[in-house]
Amino acid sequence: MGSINRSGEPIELVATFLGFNGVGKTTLLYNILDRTVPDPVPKVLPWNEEPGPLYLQTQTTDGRKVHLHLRDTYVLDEFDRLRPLNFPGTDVFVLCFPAVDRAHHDIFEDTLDLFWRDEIVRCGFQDIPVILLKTKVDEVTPENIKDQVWQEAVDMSRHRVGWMFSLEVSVLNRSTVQELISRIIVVALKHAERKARKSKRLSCCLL
Ligand SMILES: Nc1nc2c(ncn2[C@@H]2O[C@H](COP(=O)(O)OP(=O)(O)OP(=O)(O)O)[C@@H](O)[C@H]2O)c(=O)[nH]1
Ligand SMILES: [Mg+2]
Repeated sequence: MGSINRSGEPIELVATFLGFNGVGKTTLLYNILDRTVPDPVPKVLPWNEEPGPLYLQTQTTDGRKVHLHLRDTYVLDEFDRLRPLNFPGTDVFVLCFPAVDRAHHDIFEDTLDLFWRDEIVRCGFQDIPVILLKTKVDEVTPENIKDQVWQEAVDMSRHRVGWMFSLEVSVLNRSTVQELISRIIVVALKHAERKARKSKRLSCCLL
């Protein structure tokens, strides 16, 4: 995907959402698409079902039309080998983790690096930008302070691995969702433009 053209046709961009079970990926994708909070939440947004990928129709700050295609994934042992089949065509990965995480709080960096970084690199997608996304920030309270993922840990991981940004979101706060959409488009667009320049150079060389 990541198709760029100057003819007034929409620019097609793909954001693939990653993260462990229950971090809020599917809820967030529904929220981005139609601003609802589904109840109950389906396991996965049906991006690969007919009539095709789901996308948000929007525009860049300079007025170019964008179709932002959203791909949901999930973690289940028997699907671990299948998940990367969703990766081709991705312009940006959005790697989600919850703001309050009792299970992974102490091993936050390891789970990001050893699991997700490893999967992205092993499958050959290390050139795709990654946005680290802290989800469910509305759940942060003074009482659960020991289970919160610290921004310092996020930044250390981000710098070490070279991941681009970290953002925070809650589906209960529309402005955080809107900020996320804008950031995804900026990052994905840069990647798609880079890719388009590269393939133009390649076709010039071949000629
Ligand atoms: N408080 C709060 N709850 C949220 C938010 N986003 C999602 N949730 C809740 O978190 C739970 C898990 O959300 P899902 O969207 O199913 O998470 P997922 O990452 O798709 O999970 P899997 O499909 O199992 O991988 C649900 O009960 C949601 O209602 C949020 O921003 N704030
Ligand atoms: Mg889901």
